[in-house]
Amino acid sequence: MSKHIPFRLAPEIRKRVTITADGDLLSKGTPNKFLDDIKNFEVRPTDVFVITWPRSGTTWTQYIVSQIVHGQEFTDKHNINRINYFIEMQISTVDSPEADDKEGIYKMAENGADPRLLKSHLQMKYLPTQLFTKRPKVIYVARNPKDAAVSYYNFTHLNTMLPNYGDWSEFYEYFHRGLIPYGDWFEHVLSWWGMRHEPNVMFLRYEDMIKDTKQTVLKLSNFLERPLSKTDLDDISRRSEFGEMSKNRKANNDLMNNPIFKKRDNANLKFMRKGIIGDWQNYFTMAQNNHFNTLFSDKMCDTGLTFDFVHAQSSL
Ligand code: PPS
Repeated sequence: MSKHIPFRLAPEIRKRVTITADGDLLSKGTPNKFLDDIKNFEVRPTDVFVITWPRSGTTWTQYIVSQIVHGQEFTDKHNINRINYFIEMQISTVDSPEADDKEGIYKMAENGADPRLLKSHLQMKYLPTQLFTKRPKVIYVARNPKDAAVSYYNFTHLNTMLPNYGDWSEFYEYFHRGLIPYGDWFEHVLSWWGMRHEPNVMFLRYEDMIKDTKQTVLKLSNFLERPLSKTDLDDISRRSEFGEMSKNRKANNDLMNNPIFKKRDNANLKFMRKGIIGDWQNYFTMAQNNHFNTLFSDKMCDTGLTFDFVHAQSSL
């Protein structure tokens, strides 16, 4: 843990995370013993990866990609977590457990039919090395870090594989130091921003997806080389809007019998919570906001990557 000292993890948090040999934090659902297998995971050129820092629109993107690749009839029949392999997570975390549910989902993916759809939140250094030689399609989605952090904080109340943080301020102290599972937002996002010109990589921003979902669906279908009819483009865009997707038992984790989303008995906790830009304003104190703005400017100023922190039409 040397690289993160002097700020220390509280003992009850330390117990509820995986700490890698490098001192990085992962969800408890990814034990260290998976990491070598994941590094050596055999990637196929036909694979499609959706990679994100958590709570950045992963499931939304997966749902759009699944409909483009497999068609709406298929996605109506099959659970999103079954169509997409969350490679680093234990099998026990998806509904209907397998025989050996302590194995990683990457094991299930090994036998998956082409084209495989795969999800990961891992930092770049933990991803399969063949990702950079076999050159499958990689879609990276980034969300403004304030909203991603607020969504993540709320998610820790729901997800049994994540620690309990006392309150938002406690979470913020860990978040801005990169001391939460999957690590530092800046490092994560900038590692893929640096890859954005690779022809097999598409870099998306959550806020652009919100502002123009249809354009996002179109961009994804072009990137995936799967042209859509006008009707399919309209249908996929409509079905992927927050309101429609929230009602869908195959796409919304809140409506599934998913064993990891049962941490606290509180019906108000949701996987699909608000789906908006700017909710951070209900959480960040003025001091936290000033502090984070300085950090953001320092880390992002030379990168050319910007984010919308409020929705143009929002009343927030
Ligand atoms: S996870 O658990 O890390 O994979 O979560 P992830 O899927 O990346 O992100 C969850 C947040 O995405 C929001 N979401 C959506 N926003 C807009 N439109 C659609 N269709 C949609 N689907 C999911 C979801 O509500 C989470 O954000 P918050 O801010 O918590 O609502």
